[in-house]
Amino acid sequence: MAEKTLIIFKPDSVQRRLCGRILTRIESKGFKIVGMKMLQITKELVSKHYAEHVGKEFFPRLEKFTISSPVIVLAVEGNDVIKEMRKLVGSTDPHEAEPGTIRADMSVISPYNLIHASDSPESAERELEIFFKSEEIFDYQMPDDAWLCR
Ligand code: FUP
Repeated sequence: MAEKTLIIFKPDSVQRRLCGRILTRIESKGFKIVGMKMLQITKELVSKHYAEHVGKEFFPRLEKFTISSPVIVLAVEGNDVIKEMRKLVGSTDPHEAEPGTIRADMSVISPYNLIHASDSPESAERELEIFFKSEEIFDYQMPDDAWLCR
């Protein structure tokens, strides 16, 4: 079933010039970019997006990292895209991530793990609302839709 997820190319993706390669991984899989923009995340936004981690021992380092450079946020659509993007992204700690995943293949140490992907339909809905206005998400057809989405 078609659904949408929030993806963030984190500061290390931008700084290491890996955004294009990561985007290619997502597009090659067959998912559709339905929203995309660059922005500077603020401390307030970090606390909103990572609300579940506020107060944890690693939060100050996570906050410092997340605001250290502009990021690129994407709304990505596709069949079971939430679960499928989590598989493509790999485990939180790049050291634990399976080879073939984005985090395993292109990053080495947490929290510098390149990419965020929503972990559930509830998170996707909440996170997409944080980063996108409804008019910034596009509903459009592509010629290969029939091959890629039920
Ligand atoms: P993920 O869903 O894989 O992006 O991971 P989490 O939401 O659990 O964590 C968000 C970010 O916090 C991670 F990308 C890295 C950082 N983090 C740590 O630095 N230490 C931890 O123990 C857990 C997460």
